[in-house]
Amino acid sequence: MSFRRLLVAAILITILCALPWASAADNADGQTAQALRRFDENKFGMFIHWGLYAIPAGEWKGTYVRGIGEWIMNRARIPVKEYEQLAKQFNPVKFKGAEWAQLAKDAGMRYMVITAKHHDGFAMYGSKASSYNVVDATPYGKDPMKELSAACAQRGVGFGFYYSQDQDWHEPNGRGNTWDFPAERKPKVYLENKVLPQVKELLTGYGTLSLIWFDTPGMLSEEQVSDLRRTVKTLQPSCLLNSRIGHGKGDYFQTGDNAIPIQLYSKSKWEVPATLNDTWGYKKNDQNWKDPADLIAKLADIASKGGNYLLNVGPTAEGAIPEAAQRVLQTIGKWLAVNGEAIYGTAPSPFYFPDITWRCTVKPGKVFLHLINWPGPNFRFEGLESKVKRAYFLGNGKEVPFRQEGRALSFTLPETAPDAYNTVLVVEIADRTPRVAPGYVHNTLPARLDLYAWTARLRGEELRYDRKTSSASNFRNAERDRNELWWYPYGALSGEYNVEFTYACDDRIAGSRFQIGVQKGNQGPAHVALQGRVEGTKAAFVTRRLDGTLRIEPGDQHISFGLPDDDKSAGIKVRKITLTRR
Ligand code: FHN
Repeated sequence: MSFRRLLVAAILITILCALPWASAADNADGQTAQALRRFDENKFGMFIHWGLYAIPAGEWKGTYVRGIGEWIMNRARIPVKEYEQLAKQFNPVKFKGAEWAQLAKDAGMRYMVITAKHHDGFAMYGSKASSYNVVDATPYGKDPMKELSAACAQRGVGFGFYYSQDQDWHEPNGRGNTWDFPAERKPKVYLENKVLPQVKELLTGYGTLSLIWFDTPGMLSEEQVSDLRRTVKTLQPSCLLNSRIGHGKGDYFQTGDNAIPIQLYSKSKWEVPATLNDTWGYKKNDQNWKDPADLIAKLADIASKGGNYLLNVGPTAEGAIPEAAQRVLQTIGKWLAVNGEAIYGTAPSPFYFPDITWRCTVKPGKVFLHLINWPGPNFRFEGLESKVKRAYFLGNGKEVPFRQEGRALSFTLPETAPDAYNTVLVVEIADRTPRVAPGYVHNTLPARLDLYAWTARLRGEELRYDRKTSSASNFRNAERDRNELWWYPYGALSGEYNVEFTYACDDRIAGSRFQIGVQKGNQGPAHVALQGRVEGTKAAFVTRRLDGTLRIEPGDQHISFGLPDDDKSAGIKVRKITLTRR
């Protein structure tokens, strides 16, 4: 090619790159990286599941419907024509965007994600692409998302939309509704007629979006998901996408619902979506609110492992966030107002977690030890090689006496915790980043590791966790719903293990079979299952070795504990399982 032609080509490329669409695409990577940094610093967000399902609130035609509230249409196989009628009753007169945004702010939540459209297909904003929306189909007749997005912007709370891009039970070509639409799907038709136009509306009508939170991928092809991603990034290059967009096209990783990795997860930035009770969408009977102490400890746990916590509220059909939920969030906010330095903008723990006494976050020159289960007056912390200059409580500034001998630090603490939820012990060190002794680093797990019930997802409506005994109980089973403990290794534990099991059981209820299994996916049988019989322990905690080997493969999703057949021993108290590498 002649020099003249080269010059012309170079000028053309420069002009093309300067065009708005070209620059949006070019800038997307840089802006995404910047947005991810902000997202990482924020650590704590509010999830809101709000839709027509808040009207039946877990009950259909007088019958209680098990499971998460926003799935009622699916679980009760409600025909579209019947479910659509709910829209005529939807009139959230109590809704005030400013109050919701202020609650998020007071709770220390730095971003908000709300359902623009859940699997039921109903748009909770004014959509031109589908008349099945809150403005056109309800007596309310207004767009609550305008008010909410503006209220968040005013308070500096990031704002994003949840959008169900794959399941849509209202559409013949959306996924999921087999009771009205048994015929084969045409995903392209659904994508082009509903998803892409609606996503464009969301990106152009509500200011700057921090993220779009897609969910339950499955039907859309890789090419279709790429279209979706391109649509978002062209309109708002800094808008983040979660991994549930599918086909590996997200900007950050979503764990399973209520699923916290058992140790640090550092392959990418991640977020745990979690419920405040046992449902996302409002259910009138669900009063199983999580204890603020537990939630504050979970926030520290997640930050220590490198993640964000996206905690859900399910407002009523009238537009009120349940008072119990508000109280819990205010409590977390008060703790954060004092201890936020140990959460926001921190780096995760460089140490692995031997038990559930402490968690750890880090800032330059500081190690924050979150004492989530009070260790009593003598607390020994091992593995730090950096010289400690000073130690004090973040909450009250009081100095904490300590001795440092080699890799061991011995602290003298009060008998009882100064903070009822999580006392943060600040350890100031001579190094900018802590030096960690070999054998204590997060990625070199010991040969023997305890998986506590506290680190597991409690799966099922009846399961309960007791903080005093650090154990879970009430392993009832109903229909297709099992009450089980699920631990998520996320690639950390591949190998073969002997298993011990620490539990307590009253002799009168002993007898059921139990099973510890390893599963590839959310459903389906375990590929390894160790079984045993629940023996009576006169209600004292004992540790028993199980026969057999537990094999964990890199792609395994979770390790489970449950009673497969009956509920005779439902009251068994499970504290932990211990894995010893073979
Ligand atoms: O099916 C949904 C469910 O209703 C809820 O929205 C959660 C939130 O993470 N996501 C799906 C299940 O994982």
